Amino acid sequence: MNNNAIVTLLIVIAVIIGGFFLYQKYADRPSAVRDATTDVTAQGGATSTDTGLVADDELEVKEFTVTGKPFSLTPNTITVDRGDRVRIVFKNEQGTHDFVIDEFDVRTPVIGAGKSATIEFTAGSAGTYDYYCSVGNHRAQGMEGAFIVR
Ligand SMILES: [Cu+2]
Repeated sequence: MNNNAIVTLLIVIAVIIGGFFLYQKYADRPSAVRDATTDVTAQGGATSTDTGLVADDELEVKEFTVTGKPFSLTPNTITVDRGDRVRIVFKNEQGTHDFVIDEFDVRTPVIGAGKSATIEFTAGSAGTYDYYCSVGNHRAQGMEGAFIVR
C-alpha cells in the first residue's frame, strides 16, 4: 500500500510538472504573437523610412542637354530651383566649343565636333546668370543663354 501511495504521488508530481511545462508552452504563444505585432509595428517604421526615400527623390539631379554649334547654344534658357543639383550634358555638333557659367565655377573642357562633356553642380543662390562659350568671340556671336535659378 505504501508503494502504491508513492507511485500515486509520483504520478501526481509528474502530472503537475507536465501541466507546468504545458502551461509554459501556451504561455509562450501569446508572447510570440506579441513579437509578431512588434514586427508589424517595425514595418510601419519602414514605411516612414520610405517617406525618407521620397525626400531623397527631391534631391534628384536635374539634367539638361545643351547643344552647341556656330553660333548658338540650344536651349538658350534653362530654369531650375535654388538648391537643385544640376547636370549639363553639353553636346557639340560643329566647331570647337565649351560651356561656362562663371558664378557656379562651371566650365567644361573645350571639345571638338561630335563630342560631349558633362558637368554637375549645385545651383546655390537665386538669380539670372549667363552661360556661354568662351572660345574666341563665340559668345559675342550668339553662343550664350540665361541660366535662371528661382
Ligand atoms: Cu564656341
